[in-house]
Parts: sequence; C-alpha cells; structure tokens
Amino acid sequence: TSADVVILGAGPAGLTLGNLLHAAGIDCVVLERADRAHVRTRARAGFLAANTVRILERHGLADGLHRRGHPHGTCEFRTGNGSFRLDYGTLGRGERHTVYPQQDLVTDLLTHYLDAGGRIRFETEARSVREVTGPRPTVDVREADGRPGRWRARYVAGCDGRHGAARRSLPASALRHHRDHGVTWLGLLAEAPPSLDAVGYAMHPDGFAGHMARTADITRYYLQYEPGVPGDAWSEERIWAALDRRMYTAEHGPLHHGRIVQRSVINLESDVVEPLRHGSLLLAGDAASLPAPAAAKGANLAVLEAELLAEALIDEFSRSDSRALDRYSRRCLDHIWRAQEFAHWMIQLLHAPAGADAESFFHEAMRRSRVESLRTSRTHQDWFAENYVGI
Ligand code: RFL
Repeated sequence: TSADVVILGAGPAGLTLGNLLHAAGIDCVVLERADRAHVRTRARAGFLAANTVRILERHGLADGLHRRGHPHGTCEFRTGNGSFRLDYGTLGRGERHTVYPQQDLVTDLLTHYLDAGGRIRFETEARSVREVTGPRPTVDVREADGRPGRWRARYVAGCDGRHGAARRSLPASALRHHRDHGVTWLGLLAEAPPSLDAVGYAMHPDGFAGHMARTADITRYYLQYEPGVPGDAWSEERIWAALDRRMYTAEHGPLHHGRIVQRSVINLESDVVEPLRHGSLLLAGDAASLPAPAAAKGANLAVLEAELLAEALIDEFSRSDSRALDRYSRRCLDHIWRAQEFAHWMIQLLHAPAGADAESFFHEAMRRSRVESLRTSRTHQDWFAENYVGI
C-alpha cells in the first residue's frame, strides 16, 4: 500500500486533485472516510464562481455543470427601508455564478476519476500523517474492515476538511488564525421551488434570512439563529413564519413553502492554516482554510487550490522542478485572505451587532450606511460584484 501522492478526502479539493494527477499519469490514491453513497449525496455548496467553471472546463470536468447547472447573476437585498437588486453578472468583471449543487459536482468528479481508472478507498479513515518533514511520509488509517493500515507516500495532500487528520498532524510550527464571528445560522434545505430569481439577503430586526436557489424543486434558506440552540428546536411552522417575516413577504409576496429536508447549525467561523505546506504534507480546501459560508467561497477555493497543487506536483514528478511546490502556499494564501476579507465584509453587512450599547448603535448606523452606499454607488457595486463572484 503505497502511492506517490496519497490524497486524504474525496470532497471537491481531493477529487479535483485526484483527477488532475491521474490524468497526468501520477500515481495517486484517494482515501475517504465515508462510504460512496454519503460522498455522493452530502448537500452543501451550490454557487460556483466563473473561475471555478473555467478550471473544471480546462480539465474536461465541466460537462455535468454545463448540462444541469444554471447561470445566476442577481442578488436582492431586503431591509426595513425597502429593497434593491444588484445584477452583479453585469457589474464588476461581468461574471456570473453557476448554480450547481456540490453533491452533483462531487458525483461528476468521482465518476470521471473512476472511469479514468483512478484509485479510491472508501470507508478508509486517515488517523494521522507521520514523518511529514521527511521525504517518505506515512498515513496511518483505519480500513473499511476496522483494521489498522498504513500507506506510504512521497507527498500527502490533506484535503480532508477542517476536522480531518491532516490538520491534526500539523507540526507545532503551523500557525492557525481563527475568528469566531459570533453569529449562528440555521442552514435549511426546503423541498420547494425557489421563490425569487435572485439570491435573497434579508436584514430584519429579528435577524438575517437568506434565500439561495439550488434546483427547480430544492431551495436553500438560512436563518440567523440563537447560538447554542439545537437545530431541531424550531418546528417547521416556526421556521416558515420566521422566514416569511424576515424576508418581508408582506411587501414582496409569499415564499413557496415546503418540507424542510435538511437542517444544520452553522457557527460563522473563519480560519486559516499558515503555511499550507509542511514538508511533504500539503493542505488544500477546508483543511487549509475555512471561509465563513457567508460569501460562498469554500468550494471555489478548494477547486482553485487543487489545480495549483496538481500543477506543482506534476512539475515535481515529471521534471523534478520543485519551484511551484515551494510557491504553492504563498500563491494560495493570497486568494485565501482575499476570500476571508470579503466573507468578513459580508458578515458585517448582513448582521446587526449583538449588543444594545452605544458601540453597537454606532456599528448599526455604519452598517446602514454601508447598505445605502451599496444601493447607490456604482463603484461600490462593481467592487461587490468583483469580489462576490471572483476568486
Ligand atoms: P469537504 O467537502 O469537507 O471534503 C472533505 C472530505 O474528507 C473526508 N474526510 C476524511 N477522509 C479520510 N480520513 C479522514 N480522517 C477524513 N476526515 C474527513 C470527508 O468525509 C469529506 O468527504 O472539503 P473540501 O474538498 O475541502 O471542500 C470544501 C467545501 O466542501 C466547502 O468549503 C463548501 O461546502 C463551503 N460552502 C460553500 N462553498 C462555496 O464555494 N459555495 C457555496 O455556495 C457554499 N455553500 C458551504 C455552503 C458550506 C456549508 N456548510 C458545510 C457550512 C453552504 C453550507 C451550508
């Protein structure tokens, strides 16, 4: 059990990397903790940036999203003082999102990888990565049958998310920048068609509510939620009542209600591991950085980093040229901090400060002013569009 590159995790990062390395003839294997059905059905992201689509096109991985994804270029902000829409697809760089559920993208990547003869082990959990500073790192795993096993590699790509083995195996010298934004969301998937032809961001005195299309009959909603309250505490009636009120349906018309088929509590947190390379252990995707999901950047960063990492590893294996590997962390961190800054800006835009003191009052007044600037300033709108779709 060995491979030149052992990839931990079969999410967007790991499977993009696996496809690119395998296509270049590099010996790699993907180790995935979950079973195949779980990997193919885990619903999360849905908004792919134009650059993500270009990367997937470049490597022949975009057929599914071209067939079943939908272009999207409008968002709508609703407040107590009325609403406004931004056609961000015609602002900034004029780029649009492609709405394509993450589980469909992951399924496409997996199918392509397997059809090409790529190696993957499901239900194989990485426990730790050892000897990362040396030239022959190893990965201790628990195999599908529960027995311990070991993989030898020349490089280990940690694409196993924020709670994976790669992060647990970082040397003490790794820096972890972390921020808890102090905001909690209840993330919902409703069996209902979208109610707006735009991404909806509603800022209500009760808290934020968000609306994002997924498919013709599934819509994602977010509700700002009391921290510490379990996700199943609210009945469906209470959820729809809160969504109706916060989305100002009395003014803007009703939402299509439907069964809530998934709910999860999301604490808005951001973090970055620095650097992304520790000897022969390289991080990509959520394992490298978690941008709070307020700006829909995570899956897009994962694909971008996977491409940069694949290019660097291909240089290393095919030409013994390690310059791109040396630059990998720096290049990714530039994109990561840009995404982090924008996610932070979005969080500040969408949520009222928690307190009722003078300081909170001041911040709330600034927030209103920011919304007003976004409503009226073309320059601000261009900046928003560029950052919203860009990566
Ligand atoms: P993933 O997708 O979490 O995949 C990691 C894989 O690693 C496996 N794993 C292990 N395997 C072996 N050994 C271990 N010890 C392992 N530990 C874990 C897991 O089973 C899994 O299969 O990470 P990756 O590839 O880095 O991709 C990151 C994205 O999934 C994530 O950033 C996005 O989903 C974030 N995100 C969004 N990003 C966008 O770009 N656009 C969006 O619209 C968007 N919406 C969202 C989101 C995240 C959300 N959640 C999860 C809070 C909406 C939500 C609700």
